[in-house]
Amino acid sequence: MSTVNIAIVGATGAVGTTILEKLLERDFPSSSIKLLASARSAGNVIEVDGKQFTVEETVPESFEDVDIAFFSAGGAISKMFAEEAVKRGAVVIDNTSAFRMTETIPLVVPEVNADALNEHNGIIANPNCSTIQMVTALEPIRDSFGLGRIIVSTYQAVSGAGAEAIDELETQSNQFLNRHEIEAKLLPTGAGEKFYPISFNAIPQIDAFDSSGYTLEELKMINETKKIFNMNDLHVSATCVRIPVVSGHSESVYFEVDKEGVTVDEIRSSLVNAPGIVVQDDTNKQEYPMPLFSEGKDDVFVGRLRKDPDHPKGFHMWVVTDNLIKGAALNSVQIAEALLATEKK
Ligand code: NAP
Ligand code: 3JN
Repeated sequence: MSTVNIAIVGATGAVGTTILEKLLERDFPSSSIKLLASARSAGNVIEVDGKQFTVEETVPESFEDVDIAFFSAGGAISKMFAEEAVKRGAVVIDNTSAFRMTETIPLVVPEVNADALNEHNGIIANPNCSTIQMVTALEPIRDSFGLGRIIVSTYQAVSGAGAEAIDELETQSNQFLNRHEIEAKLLPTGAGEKFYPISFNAIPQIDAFDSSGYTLEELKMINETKKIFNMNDLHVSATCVRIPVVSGHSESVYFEVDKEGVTVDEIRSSLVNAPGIVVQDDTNKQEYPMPLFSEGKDDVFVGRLRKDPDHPKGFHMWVVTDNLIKGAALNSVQIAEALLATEKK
């Protein structure tokens, strides 16, 4: 596979369009790129960098001669078509939660566990966006000092909930500023019974609630982190909150290291040259990461590093990335790049 035939399922969506942009921007060695979506968008033309692509309806035959298929059209579509694609010889990189916790399916963030790609059965899972940025930032720390506990609170942008949620924030912001009644139609979750305004608000619910009191988004962060780090005993808890930001998820991460006597400077040094990370941490200059300035960027930004006042092994940090880029599309494309590199060896 030196150059490959690619399909993107969900190509008209917030994640799918970003996958296409990243493939083109990174000069991914493709012979063809097929854009797939629902019958509703079949025939639509998408233009990126002066190149035009016509969208096709997703059917099992779409995957004939496809080498790598990126899926980002929701778990139900992945369950319906991923096996079909694999049967026809494709490797599937799945952006949904459909297969993430299946034991035999690798769940990969290349900076953390690229070696998990050595054993796959045709499907590779891309983690949830909030998990990706947290494990990318924690990996260099884990590698140098070990990890015992993580407590994370997220501040998640509306683009994580899809293209329609971006429209909803814009519409509601106009309604609020023009003193019109605010119409809430989508958030916190399309499957719920109640909807709340996201403009000028913060909603402490992302996805449905489980009987434990956690939301599914929080459980994804907890379970996926343990799987990626291959640490079943790691203590992880999460609170996920939607805020009125278009793109860029932010996280306040409390973590405890294993090693005694670790300093903030040592933690910072472990992060400075780590792949995919940019440290922005100078309180004297008011330098710290913010979602507005992460938009459109590939990196995971880390700042506000400090020691917990009471716990001898506890630290806090603030982690920000563009959720559609490293949180979804870029990580998927990096998985594909790592796969090609593995095959060349
Ligand atoms: P979105 O903007 O709402 O886009 C949904 C996409 O799915 C559209 O391209 C849509 O095509 C397509 N689709 C819907 N029904 C389909 C069908 N029956 N057959 C084929 N395609 C169909 O959503 P998004 O934000 O891009 O997210 C899409 C999925 O990606 C999510 O459901 C989630 O599973 C995953 N995701 C993952 C992360 C992550 O954390 N890694 C983040 C966000 C999303 P039409 O235009 O034809 O309707
Ligand atoms: O809300 C966010 O910020 C991230 C959303 C991710 C998402 C949205 C709908 C369905 C997912 C995901 O990737 O976990 C899924 C899903 O596939 O379950």
